[in-house]
Amino acid sequence: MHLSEITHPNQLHGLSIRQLQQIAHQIREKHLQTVAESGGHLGPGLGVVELTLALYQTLDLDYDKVIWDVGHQAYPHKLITGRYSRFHTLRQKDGIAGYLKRGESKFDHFGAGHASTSISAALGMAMARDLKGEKFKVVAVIGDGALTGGMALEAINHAGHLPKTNLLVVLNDNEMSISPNVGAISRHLNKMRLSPPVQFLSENLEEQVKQLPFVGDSLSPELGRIKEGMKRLAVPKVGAVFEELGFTYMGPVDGHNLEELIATFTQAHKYTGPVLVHVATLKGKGYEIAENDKVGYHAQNPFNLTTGKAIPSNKPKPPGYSKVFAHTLVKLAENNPKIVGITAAMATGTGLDKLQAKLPQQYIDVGIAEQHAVTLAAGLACEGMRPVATIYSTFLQRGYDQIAHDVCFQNLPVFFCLDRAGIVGQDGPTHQGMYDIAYLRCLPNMVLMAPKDEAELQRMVVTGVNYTDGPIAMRYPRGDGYGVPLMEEGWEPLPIGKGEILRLGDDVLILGFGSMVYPAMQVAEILSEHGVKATIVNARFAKPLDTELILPLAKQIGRVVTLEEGCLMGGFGSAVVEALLDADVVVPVKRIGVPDVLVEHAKPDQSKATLGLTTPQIAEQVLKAFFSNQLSTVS
Ligand SMILES: Cc1ncc(C[n+]2csc(CCOP(=O)(O)OP(=O)(O)O)c2C)c(N)n1
Repeated sequence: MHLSEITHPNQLHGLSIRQLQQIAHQIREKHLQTVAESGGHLGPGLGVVELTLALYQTLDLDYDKVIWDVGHQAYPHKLITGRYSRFHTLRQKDGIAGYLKRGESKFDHFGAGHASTSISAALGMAMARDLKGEKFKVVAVIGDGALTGGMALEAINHAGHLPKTNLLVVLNDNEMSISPNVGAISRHLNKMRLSPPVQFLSENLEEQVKQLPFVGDSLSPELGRIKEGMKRLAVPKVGAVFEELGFTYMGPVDGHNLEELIATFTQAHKYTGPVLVHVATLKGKGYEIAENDKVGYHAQNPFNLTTGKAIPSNKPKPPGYSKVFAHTLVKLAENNPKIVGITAAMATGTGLDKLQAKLPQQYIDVGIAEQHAVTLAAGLACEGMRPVATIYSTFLQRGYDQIAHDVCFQNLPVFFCLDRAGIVGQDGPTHQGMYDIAYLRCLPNMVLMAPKDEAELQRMVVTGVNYTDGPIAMRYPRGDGYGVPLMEEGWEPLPIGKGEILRLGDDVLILGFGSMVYPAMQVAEILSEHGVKATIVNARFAKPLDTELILPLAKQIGRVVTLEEGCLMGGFGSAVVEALLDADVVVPVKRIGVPDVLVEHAKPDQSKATLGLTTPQIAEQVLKAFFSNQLSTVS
C-alpha cells in the first residue's frame, strides 16, 4: 500500500511492521518535500512518524480520539487522515492549515496552535464519555516542551486524581522545546531517558505469585500493593513522579521502534485510569540536516532539500523588527545590569537568544509558561530590576490575569514587548496578534505604544526601559522593517502619551497606530490624487492617547479615520472614539482595522487584501465614507 492510498487511518490496521516502515518512509518524503516548498514545521513532525503510525494501529479512529498538543507536529497525522492529496497546499491561502482545526477533518478532534492544552481537552472528552456511558479511547499526545506549561500540569494533577477515568497521555520527549527544553521536569525526563526501560510487570504476575510456596491464594487481595511495590523496586525513580501523581507510567520507549511502540500502546490501552507512555524521539528524524540543527529546523521557510539552505529572496531585506529589538535591548542591557530579558520558550523567535549569548545572567527562559513569566517579571520589578517580558502578542493572552492582577493592579514597572502583533500570516488564526490593543488598553496603569518603523522601535525600547512609573507595553509587527537608518546608541526616550504630525491637510485627519502609520502616508498620497488633503498623525500611544494633539485637529478638520492592525472592537479606533465622545467632539469617524472575524492562514498581503487593509482599499474606504463625490477608480 502506498501512503497516497490511505484516506482513513484505520487502513493501517493489519499492516506488518515492514509495511508500516514503508509508509513511514513515504510520510517523511512527502513531509520534507512539502515543507521545503511551502515552509512550515519540520523537525517536530519528522520525529513522530513512528509514534503516529504505531498509535493509530492500536486505535479504532472511527471512535477513538487523539488530541495533539500544539498541532505543529501533526503533519504525519494529516497525511494519513485524508489530506494527502491536498497536502501540497499546506499553510497556503485556502489550503491545509499548519495546525489542527476541527473544521478541517473529523480526525482533528481539538483545534490548537498554542501549547499545553491537550491533556485538559482530552480529559474533558474522557469525562464526557464516561458521563454519557460511551466507550471510546481518548489519547493526548504532548511534547516535553508543552509539558512545561502550567495548564498541562494542572490537567495531570486533575487526571491523576481520577483513577477510574481512562485516559492515555503520550509524552513525546525529544528533549527540545523550540530551543533546548528548560526546567526541572525536563531535567527529570532526561534522567529517565538515560535509565534502562521500565520492566513492565507481566500480565500473569498474579499466577506467578500464587505459585510461590506458602503464598497460594491467600495473598491475592494484597496483589495490587505488591505489584506496586515490585514496580518501585524494579524501576527505582524512573516514572515515580508520574506514578505518585496517580498515573500508570510506561517507558521510556524507543520512539522509532514500531514493534516496541505498538506493544506498549496495546498494553497501555488495557489499564484502567490515567496512563502515561513516555516515548523518546529524535526531533528531525530521518533528515540529517534537521537532526543536527534541531533549533534551526523546528520550522523553516522554503529551503533546498539537498543543502538544507533557505531559498534566498531576490531582494536584499532590511533587518526585521525582532532583530532590531534584540540588538537594541542587548546594547541597553550592557550598560544596565538591572535589565532582565524574559522569554517563554521563544528565544530565537523574539531574538532574545542574542541576549542569552551576550549577557546570560540577564536572560531568563521560563519554558512555555507565559503566566509564570509575567508574575516572575512582577516579582523582579518589586525588587527594582527592569524586567522586559518579551512575549508574542498571541501567547501573552495566556498570561492575562497575571498582567491584570499581578502587574497592573500593583502598578509594577514591567516592560512588555509584544512581538508578532498584528497579522502574522501562514500560522493562521491561533497566532494572529489581533487582540493586544483591546486587552491591554482597558487595564489600569498600563501604557501602550507601537512604533511606526524599526528606528522608532529603538526609541520605544529605551522609553520602556526608562519608564518606572508602572507597566508599559510595546507592540510591534512580525517581519522586516522599512530599512530606515538605525542608531547604535544615544536613543532618546519618547515623551509618554505624545504623538507626532507627519503631514498636514484640511480634509481628513488620519490617525495611524504602529504598523499602519506608513500605510497612512501612502493612503494620503492616493487621496491627494483625488483632491483630498489628509493630515496624518503617528499616534505612537494608544494609551494614554495624545488628546491634546488629536482633539483640536479632529474638531478643526471634522472627519477622522483611525488605522490599526488589530481587532476593531476595543482597539485603537475605539480609544479615539471614546476620547472624542468624552470631550463632546462630535465628528464622523471611520475606524479601519480587523473586523470581528478569524483571520485564516495566508500570506500577510493576502490577508490584508481579504480584510480591505491594502493602501488602495483603505483609500477607497475613506473616499466612500467622506468624499463619495470624489470617488472614481482607485487603484
Ligand atoms: C502558549 C504557547 N507558547 C508558545 C508557543 C510556541 N511554541 C510552539 S511549539 C513550541 C515548542 C513545543 O515543544 P514540544 O512540545 O516539546 O514539541 P516539539 O516541537 O519538541 O515536538 C513552542 C514554544 C505556543 N505554541 N504556545
